[in-house]
Amino acid sequence: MSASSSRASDAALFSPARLGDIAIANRVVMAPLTRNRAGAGGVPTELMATYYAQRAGAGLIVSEGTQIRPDGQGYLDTPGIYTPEQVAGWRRVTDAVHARGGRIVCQLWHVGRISHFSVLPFGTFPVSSTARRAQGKTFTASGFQPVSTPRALRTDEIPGLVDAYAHAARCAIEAGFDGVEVHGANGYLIEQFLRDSINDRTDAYGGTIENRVRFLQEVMTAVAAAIGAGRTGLRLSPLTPSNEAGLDSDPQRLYGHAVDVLAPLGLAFIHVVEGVTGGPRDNAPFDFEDLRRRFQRGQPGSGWIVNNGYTRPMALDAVASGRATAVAFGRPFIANPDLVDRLLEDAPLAEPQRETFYGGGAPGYTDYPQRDGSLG
Ligand code: 8OZ
Repeated sequence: MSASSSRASDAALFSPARLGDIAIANRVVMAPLTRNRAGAGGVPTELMATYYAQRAGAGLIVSEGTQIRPDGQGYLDTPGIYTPEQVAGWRRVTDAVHARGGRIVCQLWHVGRISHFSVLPFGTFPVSSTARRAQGKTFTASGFQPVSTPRALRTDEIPGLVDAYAHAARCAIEAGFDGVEVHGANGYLIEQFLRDSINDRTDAYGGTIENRVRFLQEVMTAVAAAIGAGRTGLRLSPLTPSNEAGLDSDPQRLYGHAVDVLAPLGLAFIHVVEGVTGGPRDNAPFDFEDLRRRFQRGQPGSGWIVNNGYTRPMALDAVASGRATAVAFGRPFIANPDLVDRLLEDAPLAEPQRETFYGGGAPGYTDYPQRDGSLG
């Protein structure tokens, strides 16, 4: 062991903890990573079970974004969690992870307007808070394509959408997941409601901060009621402009209010992306500590997971200082299935190949070796 990893305070990153009702063996979380390798009908494959099992040393795995219903899909070959076949496919994944002592939650995803007709059931439009199209692109069978124009959800359609999140959460528990993480980040449906840079509604789900947070609040309340708040987490990215989300005019007040209304639910965790997802950590001023204190006030069992560009020293410090319950790593987990052991030993990290991030088979997916050269 190196001198730095033998400091007593450094042991915190590798010590057990709880995120609500979910007991984790260490504080290193595998962040959700879209890999576009699901089978027909959004059914997880045996290869996906191998990939996740190889990474079961993480204290917690957050699955790749997984659509909650057909119109929640935005990209080719992403998995779903709403049909019996998808539940059976995920069961292979969760069994394989649990057999190695790991924990895994399902990331519940609805892309909203970041979608393309070709990945949706025939005749289905993408839905959003708005009818305005984003300028971005999505990944389809014919490569990257501009996203399709969405249809603004009618107010009377929103309860059905909230129910779809609860249904997907029940399916996730049936599939053997330890809980769920609602995807409230990166410009997808929930952010399309949260931000005044996108949401142009005039009903009870648009306008004031209270109104724009309402959809998120209803989703989290319904999911927590369906499977238990202690198994329900949420991912937020207050400063990420991706997928043409722009930035809200007052992110501190918007996300402060969101956390204030969610804290009393006693959720398992909030997983927060600091800065731009996968990019700079300092694109705009923001007091993340204020958010954490507000979320954990009176709810010491609720975990706070931080993410985005963490190095080993940053992660050691975040947990040792109490600023985070756990630290999530995304890209490092692609090429380092045994990332926790490498962090523990301060061993060198392998670099992932970008060309195999999205789609394909085993190459660049299940063939990154462990430290000893084995495939785990
Ligand atoms: C990369 C490619 C496609 C989707 C996200 C689910 O940004 C994603 C995603 C990432 O949250």
